Amino acid sequence: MFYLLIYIVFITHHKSVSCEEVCYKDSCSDPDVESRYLFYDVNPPEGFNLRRDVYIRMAVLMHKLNKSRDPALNSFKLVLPTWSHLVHWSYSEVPEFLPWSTFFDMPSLQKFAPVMELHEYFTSLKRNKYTKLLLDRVYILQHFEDMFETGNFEEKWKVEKCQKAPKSRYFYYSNITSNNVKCISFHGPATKLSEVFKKTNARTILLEHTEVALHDHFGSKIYWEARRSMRFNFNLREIANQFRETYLNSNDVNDNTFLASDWLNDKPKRYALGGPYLSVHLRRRDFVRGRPDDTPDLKSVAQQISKQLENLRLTKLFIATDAPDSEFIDLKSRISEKYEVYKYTAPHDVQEKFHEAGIAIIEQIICSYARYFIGTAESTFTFRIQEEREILGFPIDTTFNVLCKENNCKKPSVWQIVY
Ligand SMILES: Nc1nc2c(ncn2[C@@H]2O[C@H](COP(=O)(O)OP(=O)(O)OP(=O)(O)O)[C@@H](O)[C@H]2O)c(=O)[nH]1
Ligand SMILES: *[C@@H]1O[C@H](CO)[C@@H](O)[C@H](O)[C@H]1NC(C)=O
Ligand SMILES: *[C@@H]1O[C@H](CO)[C@@H](O)[C@H](O)[C@H]1NC(C)=O
Repeated sequence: MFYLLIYIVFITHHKSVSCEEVCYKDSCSDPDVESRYLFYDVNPPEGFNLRRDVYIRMAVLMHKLNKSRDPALNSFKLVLPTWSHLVHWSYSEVPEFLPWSTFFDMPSLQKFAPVMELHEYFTSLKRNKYTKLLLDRVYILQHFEDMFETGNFEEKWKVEKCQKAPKSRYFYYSNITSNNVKCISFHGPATKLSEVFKKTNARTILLEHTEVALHDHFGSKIYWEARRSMRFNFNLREIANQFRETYLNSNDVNDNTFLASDWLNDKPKRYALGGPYLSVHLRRRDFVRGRPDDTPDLKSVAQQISKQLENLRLTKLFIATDAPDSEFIDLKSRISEKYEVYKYTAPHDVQEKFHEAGIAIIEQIICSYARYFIGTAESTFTFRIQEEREILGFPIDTTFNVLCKENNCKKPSVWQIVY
């Protein structure tokens, strides 16, 4: 009996030693030895709504890996990067590390793909008293240098020289490092990354510049499942609903905008009516400077809005915008006083808790429930509202509309929901 015990101890000990050889020191004694962890990050200047799009690419990858029969692939969990240092966020307090649950409903995300928060990963390590996270492997994705010149867009990847010097800290944390950083020139869908994961035993992998990897099939059934799983945090939805009820005479009963409590039970529909208001997403700031050929001036915006209010016989208008107050006041003064113009102003506690991204989400939700929506061409902020309206089941012509620059009225792409 005693011998047997020693024997077992020896075997388990031996196992952990051999593990060290392949998967490096830190993660070997990780509590969940069966799992592999995929961390990812996105090009720092990218905004909140593009990051949501990159998440979908990763979630689809994880969803497919989870179904794989290969134990080296189906044991992956995706560790979500905290929200911090977003370029569009103007507040300059101590940088915050906001978890995904601030903005999204984690159980909903987890019904589509095995994902977890970074702080949950940290907690699991802390049981072993780690103070530093040494990642087994960092892969920095980059485009093939000659791809655009040669026009060769075949799907491929290759470990190559780094085009830019690698960083030494990740996610702005000083306690996440790695001794093993490689650059991969990559062209193809995110699921092609599984080929990379097959070639390594690394258990903790960080991908940088994940936006380089593309969608598998943008707009497919699986894309929309991932998208539907991105339900917003309950509190944000409640704040938006309150606003609809109080100012816009809008609620799900009157508007025909009920969703199943679980997104898996969502059904195809086209009968959403929406609240009795017109909603507009007016993207200004860098769009005014960066896209002068597509961005109408405020006089033209006011004309387009007024015309649509008249067509629709609506009296209420909700505007979501990143415009400075002075521009908003200017715009409002150009709209007839017979219309009620609303904008969401966050009280201090909402601002403290949900920050700029949360306030923007509240505005996005309010836009989503309107009888008719007009967005800004080529803004990912607008795309996310259009998707939300597809999920809610609005008729297509109430959703895919954008503000036009005179004589340059491009029709937006229509990406219809698929079940
Ligand atoms: N509150 C509020 N903020 C907005 C609005 N439009 C843009 N913003 C802010 O501007 C940021 C940039 O827009 P995002 O759409 O997230 O950035 P992006 O992913 O680069 O997308 P676009 O630049 O819009 O294509 C958002 O994250 C918001 O902080 C709006 O209507 N309301
Ligand atoms: C991943 O696979 C496991 C085992 O098959 C399953 O129990 C789990 O529900 C899956 N997770 C997701 C989010 O699909
Ligand atoms: C790394 O630092 C962050 C922020 O200070 C902390 O929350 C986290 O627990 C640390 N991680 C580890 C593994 O100690």
